[in-house]
Amino acid sequence: MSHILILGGDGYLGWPTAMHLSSRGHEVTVVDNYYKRAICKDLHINPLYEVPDLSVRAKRWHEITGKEIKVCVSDLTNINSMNALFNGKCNYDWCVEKKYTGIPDTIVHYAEQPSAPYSLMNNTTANNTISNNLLVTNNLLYSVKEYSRDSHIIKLGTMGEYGTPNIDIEEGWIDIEHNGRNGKFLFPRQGSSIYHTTKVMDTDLIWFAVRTWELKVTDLMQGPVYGIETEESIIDKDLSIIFFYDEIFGTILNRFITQAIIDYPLTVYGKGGQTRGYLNIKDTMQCIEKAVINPAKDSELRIFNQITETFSVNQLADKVYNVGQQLGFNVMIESIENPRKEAEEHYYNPKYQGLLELGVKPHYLDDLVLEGMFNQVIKYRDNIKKDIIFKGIKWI
Ligand code: USQ
Repeated sequence: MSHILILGGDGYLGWPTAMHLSSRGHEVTVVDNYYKRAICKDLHINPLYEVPDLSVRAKRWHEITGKEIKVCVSDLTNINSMNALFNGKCNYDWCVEKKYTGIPDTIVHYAEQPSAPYSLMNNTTANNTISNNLLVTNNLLYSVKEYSRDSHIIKLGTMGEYGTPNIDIEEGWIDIEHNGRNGKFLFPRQGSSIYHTTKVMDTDLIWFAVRTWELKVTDLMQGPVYGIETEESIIDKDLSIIFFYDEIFGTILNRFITQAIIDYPLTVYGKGGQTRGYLNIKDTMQCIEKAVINPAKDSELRIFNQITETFSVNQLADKVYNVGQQLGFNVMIESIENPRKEAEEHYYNPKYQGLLELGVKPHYLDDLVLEGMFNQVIKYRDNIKKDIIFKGIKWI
C-alpha cells in the first residue's frame, strides 16, 4: 500500500478521492488552502449543501472507518509550504498521530482553480488562475526533483487542452511525418479559455521536468465530470461530496439536473452541438486508483484521456428532459446566446483506451443514473439559488 499526497483535497474530486484511496488501505494526506471556498464567498456562490472543512471530515472518516486521512491546510504556491510536505516540516491541521509519514509514493495533483468562466471574468481572475495553477505545478515539480524523484505524480489535466480539432484526438501524443522524417510529439493543444490554457502550460512544464529531471508522471486529460455520490460519500452526511450547480463551478450535467428540478429552463449555449467526453465521478475514482497501482515508468510522461463516452450539449439536454418528464418535472430547454467562444458544430473523435486497458469499468450515463441524481438533488431543492445559475460571463 502506498503513501499518497492529494493536493487540492477539499474539492469536488479531492475529498472523494481521499476516501476512496484510504478505504483501499493507502495512507492518505490531503492538502488544500481553501482557495475555492474563498472564491465562492467572494462571489456569493453556495454549493447545493454546505460541507464541513477537511479536519471535520477527516475526523468523521476516522470515527466511522478507523482509518486516518491526515489534513494539512497550506498554500502550495509557496515553495516552502510545498517542500514541507516532502521534508517532514509539515504542520498537520488534523491527524491521529503527529508523525510524519515520509516521502510519498504518489502525489495526486488537483490543486488548481478549475473554472473556465472564472478565469475569464476579468484580468484579476485570469491572473489568479495563471499564478495559482502554474506556481503549484512548478513548485511540485521542484519539490519532487529535490526530495522525492521516485514518486509518481498523477496530474489532473483536461480534455479541453486539445480543443476541438478537425482530426481524431490521440491519447496525448501524435506521430508526425514531415518532409520524409518522423517524430513523436505532444498532441497539438489549443485551450479554449485562460483556465484551459494554464493546463496546456502545466503539460509543457511537466514534459520539461520529465525530459530533464527524469520524473515519472501520469497526466490525465479529464472531461467534464458529473455525479453527486461515490461508494464512500454516502456513508455519512459529513462525508458528502461538494456539489456545484452555478455557472462558475457547476459542470453542465450537474447544472441541468438542478435546473430541471426548479423549473429553470436548461441553458443550452448556442446551437448545442458542442461535444465533449464525459465521465461519472465514480469513474474518476477508478481512474485515479488504476493510475496509482499501475504507475508510469521512470522518465515517462504517460497521458490518458479520462472520459467514458461523448455527448453534445443537445444530447445531454434531451436526456435530462426525458428522465425529468418521466419523474413529473416540468423540464424546459432553452437555447440562449453562447457566452463562450467555442465551436458549436464540430468533428470530435477522441481515443480513450488506456484507462479501460488498465481495468476501469465505466458507469455509463443511462436513465437510472440520471434518476439517481434527480433523487439526490431534489432533497436540497430549497437550497437552490436561482440567481447564481446564469450570469452570462462572456469570453469576449
Ligand atoms: N454548456 C452549456 N450550458 C451550460 C453550461 C455549459 O451549453 O449551462 C456547454 C459549454 O459551453 C461547453 C460544455 O457545455 O461546451 C461543457 O461545459 P462545462 O461547463 O461542463 O465544462 P468546462 O467549462 O469545459 O469545464 C469543466 C470543468 C473543468 C474541466 C473541464 C473538462 O469545470 O475543470 O477541466 O470541464 S473539458 O471540458 O473536457 O475541458
